[in-house]
Amino acid sequence: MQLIYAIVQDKDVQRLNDQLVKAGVRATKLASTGGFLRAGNTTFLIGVENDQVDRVLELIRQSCRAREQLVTPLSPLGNQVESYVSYPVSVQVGGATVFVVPVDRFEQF
Ligand code: 2BA
Repeated sequence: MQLIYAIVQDKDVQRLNDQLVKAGVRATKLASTGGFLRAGNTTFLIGVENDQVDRVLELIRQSCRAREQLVTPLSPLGNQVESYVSYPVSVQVGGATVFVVPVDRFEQF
């Protein structure tokens, strides 16, 4: 068994959730926050048998889009320099960031 962690943008959550339910794949959604943009995203925990991993990865690939997002860098000196002027820069976020991790043991009580 494998545990798939998929970090997805909130805009893609509904589509991916619908696809997983339709395919009979069980998942848990956690509200999460990106360390860089400090914006909300969603982390899916998906436990599947080994032979289902590629199928689930394909559903994630189909459901999640890459998007450009503007971010305003913070002053390297924090609030100490009030005259610091920063300009928004564009970063590409997503599709999805995915980790596939082997599960040593799975129990449901
Ligand atoms: P964030 O950390 O908010 O990152 C949003 C996007 O900002 C990233 O998109 C990437 O394009 C850019 N970015 C992140 N760190 C950067 C840095 N140090 N310098 C320049 N640009 C940077 P994605 O790579 O698609 O990541 C989307 C979200 O997935 C991330 O949100 C984070 O929540 C998660 N993530 C990505 N890589 C991860 C990793 N290795 N471990 C854990 N979570 C990760």
